[in-house]
Amino acid sequence: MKNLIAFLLAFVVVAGAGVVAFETTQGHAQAAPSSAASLFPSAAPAERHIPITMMMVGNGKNEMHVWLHSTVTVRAGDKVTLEVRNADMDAVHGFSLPAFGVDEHSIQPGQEKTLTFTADKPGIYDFKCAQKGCAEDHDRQTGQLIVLP
Ligand SMILES: [Cu+2]
Repeated sequence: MKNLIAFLLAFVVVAGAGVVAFETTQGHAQAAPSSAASLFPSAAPAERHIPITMMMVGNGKNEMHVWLHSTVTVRAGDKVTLEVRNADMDAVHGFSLPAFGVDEHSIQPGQEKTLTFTADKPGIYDFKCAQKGCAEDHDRQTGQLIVLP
């Protein structure tokens, strides 16, 4: 019986929170946000440590190299530390994020480099491998940094 009461209490609390969240969303929608800034609540700038790993997947003709994760999201003003690791044991890769002056040409197999910058401008920015000739798919070793306003 105690368990039943506890379950019902928990249900009421969760359902109530759901109603509040729904009403908040409705109210926000009625405000007709006209810019991305109003869609995402602002937050104080933070220090973010984000691991990104270069992976080789598949084999033979199906071999390809990918960044994991290939999409990274931060907020404007964040101090970002990328921990870029090369998990491809067959080749040297690099990491370049030109919009923020990040350019590391050589990350040896198994090595990790720490790259720091401040995400001081909202937008969507490409990053890529900076070691030309690392593999046939070098030009497709790309990803995106999303800086929310
Ligand atoms: Cu590469």
